[in-house]
Amino acid sequence: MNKSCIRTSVEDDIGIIQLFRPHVANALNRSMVLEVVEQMEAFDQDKNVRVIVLKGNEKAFAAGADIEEMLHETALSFELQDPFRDWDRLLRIKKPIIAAVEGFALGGGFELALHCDLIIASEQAQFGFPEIKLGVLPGAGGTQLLTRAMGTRKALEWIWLGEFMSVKEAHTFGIVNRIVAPELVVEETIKLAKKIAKQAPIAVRLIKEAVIAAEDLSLQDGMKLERKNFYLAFDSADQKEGMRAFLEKRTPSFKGG
Ligand code: CO8
Repeated sequence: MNKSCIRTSVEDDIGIIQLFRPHVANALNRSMVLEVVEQMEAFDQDKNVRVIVLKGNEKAFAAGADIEEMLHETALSFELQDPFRDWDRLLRIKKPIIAAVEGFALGGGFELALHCDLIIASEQAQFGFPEIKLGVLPGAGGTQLLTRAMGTRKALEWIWLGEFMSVKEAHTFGIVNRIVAPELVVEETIKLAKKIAKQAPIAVRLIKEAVIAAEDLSLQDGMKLERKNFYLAFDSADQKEGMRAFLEKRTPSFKGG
């Protein structure tokens, strides 16, 4: 399906969203972010989708927020628009989201990739927060998400200098899950998405909630949440199917219930 700034499709349980503003290296304007969020929410509710893939194009995943659109913003205009309300909705998506990053993932584009659960990137991908060169700073979570990934000193260095980070560096810090040849990025991402889509969907969802919460919770509260989710999994038909299939020495068929 075509909207104004994204392209979408569903193939074998995978919902695919392509950022589509190629004339501006997929710079993120307000409409594009809203379209992405609305589509993610639609896929989150769609029984035919188990995993979401977000991709750009060969040149760019996304080269940041649209600088032309931002030029005349003021503190008050931002306050009244509240653009980050849309970004906050991304944090509530329950299904796995995998970013396929080719080319540039900069500024808001890097932040969008960091909002995804996994990142598969091309050998030629480049990441960075060049906002400092525009006289500003990351605004969609970059200072927080990069610092969680690499620690204070490294994050300060990258964000102060605004230089581009190679995919190897991003991989070293656990930002990128896998590095693949440029022509294989989308194919490998879909392959990984299909592997996750074959797992029990309720367990996949409960795992996402527990693992992400581990960053914010005390160990004790995290253990409590894990235990609650562990119990919940036993209310699913997939738990019975998975355990029966093991005992009957056959491959389980998970239905997502
Ligand atoms: N915004 C608007 N237009 C852009 C952007 C952008 N972020 N990035 C590229 N473009 C446009 C270029 O102006 C150019 O347009 P035209 O053909 O009309 O001249 C076209 O895309 C292609 O770009 P280039 O000719 O520059 O291509 P190059 O291969 O030479 O360079 C780069 C590609 C390296 C990606 C380069 O374009 C670049 O440095 N872009 C800007 C990167 C940047 O500074 N990003 C950070 C933006 S600020 C931000 O993201 C803050 C996030 C806050 C959260 C969101 C809040 C709403």
